[in-house]
Amino acid sequence: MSKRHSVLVTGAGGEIGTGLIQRLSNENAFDIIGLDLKGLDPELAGLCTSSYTGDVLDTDLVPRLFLDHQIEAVFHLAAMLSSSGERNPERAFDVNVGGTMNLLKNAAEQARYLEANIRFIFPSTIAVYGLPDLSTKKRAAKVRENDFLNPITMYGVNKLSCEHLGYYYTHHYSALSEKRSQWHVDFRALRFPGLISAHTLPSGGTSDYIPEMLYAAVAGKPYTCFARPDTRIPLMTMPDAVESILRIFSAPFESLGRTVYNVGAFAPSAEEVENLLTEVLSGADISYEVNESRQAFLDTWPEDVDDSAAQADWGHAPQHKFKEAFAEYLIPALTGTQTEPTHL
Ligand code: AKB
Repeated sequence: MSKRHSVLVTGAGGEIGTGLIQRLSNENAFDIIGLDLKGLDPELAGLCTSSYTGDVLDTDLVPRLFLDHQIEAVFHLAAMLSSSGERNPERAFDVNVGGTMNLLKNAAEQARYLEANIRFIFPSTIAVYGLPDLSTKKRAAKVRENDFLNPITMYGVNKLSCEHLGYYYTHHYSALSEKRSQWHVDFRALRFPGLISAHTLPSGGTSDYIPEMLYAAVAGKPYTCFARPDTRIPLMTMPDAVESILRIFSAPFESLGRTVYNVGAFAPSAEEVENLLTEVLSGADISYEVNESRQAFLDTWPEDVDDSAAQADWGHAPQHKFKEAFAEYLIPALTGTQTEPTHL
C-alpha cells in the first residue's frame, strides 16, 4: 500500500476548505490536518485526521503542526476577502500576508528537515488586477497573468505580495545564508475568479452579489444587488475550483512554466445572471442599488481571464460553463436539498 501523505489545510472550515477536504478525504490517500480560526463542524472534522482551532499567525501552533504531523504539503486557504479586508485593512494585512509568511517560513524549514520539496498551494484572486477604467476593462477582455497588476484593494495588494513571497521562497530563499538548501517550498498559486457553491454562501467578498442573487432567488426572497447590471467578472463553480486545486497540486514541477496561473470558467454580467434566474425560478425578484465602493473594486477587476497557460501546463478544464453551472449544478443542488445555506 502506498504511503498516505500528510497535508495541512488552513481556512479548513471556509468555502474552499470545506469542498477541498471532502474531495481529499474521498481520495483516501491523505492524512488531513485542518486548521481554522473557528472550530470545524463535527462532520468536516470527522473527515480530517486531526483538526485544530487556531490562528495562522500563531508562531507556536503552526511549527508544532508541521513537526507533530510531518506535514508534506500545504493548502493555505485562510484569508480575509476583499470587502471585509477593506473594512479593516491592517488586520487584513496581518492575516493575509503575515499568516502566509508564517506558513511559508515553516514550510521552508520543513523542506530542509524532511529533505523534500514542500508543495504549497495558494488561492490568489482576480483582485490582484487593477484595470484603470471601464473602457480599458472592456478592451482588455481576457487579461493575461502579467498585465494590469495594479490592485486597488488591500486584499488584492496582499494576495499579489504573497504571490511574490511564494516565488521568492521557491526560487531564491536564503541565497546568502547557511539555511540555503537544495530542498525548498514549491509554491503554486491559482488566481481564482468569484466562486459559487451550492452548499455555502460566502460573506466578506465583493463577488458575493452572484451567490447572494442565486440563494435569494431559490428561497423566493427579493434581492437588491449592490453591483450595476452591466458588471462583468469571471466566475467558477466550487467543484471546478477544487478540481483545479487538485490538478495543479498533482502536476510535476517540470511541467509548470509559471508559479501563478489564471483560472477561469465563464463570465456573465449581473444582468445575464438575473435573466437566467428569472427564466428558471419563479421566485426570482432582483433589483439594483449600487454600492459605489464595492462597484469601484469590481470595475477594476477583469471581465475575464486568459487561462491558456493553466490549460496547457496542467490541464485546467472546468466542467461548468455559464448555463450548465446554474442549470445542471447550482439550481438542482439548491432546490433539491431545500436546506438553509451555511453562512461563512
Ligand atoms: C472576493 O470577492 O473578495 C473574492 C475574490 C474574487 O477573490 N471572492
